[in-house]
Amino acid sequence: MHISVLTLFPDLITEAVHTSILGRAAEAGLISVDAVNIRDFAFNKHHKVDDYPYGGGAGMVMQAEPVYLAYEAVTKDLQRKPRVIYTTPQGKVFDQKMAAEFAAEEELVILCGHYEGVDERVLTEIVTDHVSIGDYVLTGGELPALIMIDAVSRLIPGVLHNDLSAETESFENNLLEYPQYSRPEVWHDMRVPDVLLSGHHENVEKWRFEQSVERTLSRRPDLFERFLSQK
Ligand code: 6GU
Repeated sequence: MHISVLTLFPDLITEAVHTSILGRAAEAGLISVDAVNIRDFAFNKHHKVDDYPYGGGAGMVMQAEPVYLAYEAVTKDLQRKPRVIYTTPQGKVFDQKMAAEFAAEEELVILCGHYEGVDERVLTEIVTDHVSIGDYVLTGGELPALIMIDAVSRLIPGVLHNDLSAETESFENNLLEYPQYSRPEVWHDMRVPDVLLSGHHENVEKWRFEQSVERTLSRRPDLFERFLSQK
């Protein structure tokens, strides 16, 4: 998969995608991410890309033209129009289902919002998906873009070494993951649950399912409602 990120802070994107599992996936050629600096498409000599909002009010607005030129630069050689994700608290809230949908694309463009917003006309012209990462306000769309890239990348075959279906099942079932334990058997007076040492595979599975249910009920009652109504 190839992802173009249109941003005012390309270093933030580049640094993160060359680190850890994403970095390995990039080296293996499973994903490639280009961070494109919108400022490079400013049409004045000061490379200014924002201006005052019509109608007044606080803050600055990102102008339409530099964003459009950056978009054109990354899409001009493509056979068809890719999905263009605009990161905004006014978007639909990102979830595992959306991550899976994006992971099925070959090409994605992510436009990172900044200032008080982006001129609505360029959004109308190019954006296919308005996406938020949750109900709080951030200073810019770079961290949301990285969160989406991370969640999408780990769904691409080969990025994770283990079987990824098991990994994602939790959210697809609307249940949280069960607790995990590793050596030693006793740590700070806490024992690993006996069932996990029993070697009885069926009992282990049963225990894990019960733990998932309990945990979801207490921590995420909203998710638990969905778990109950899905069957
Ligand atoms: Cl996608 N952008 C910004 N600026 N703030 C957010 C967000 C996105 N999602 C939640 N808060």
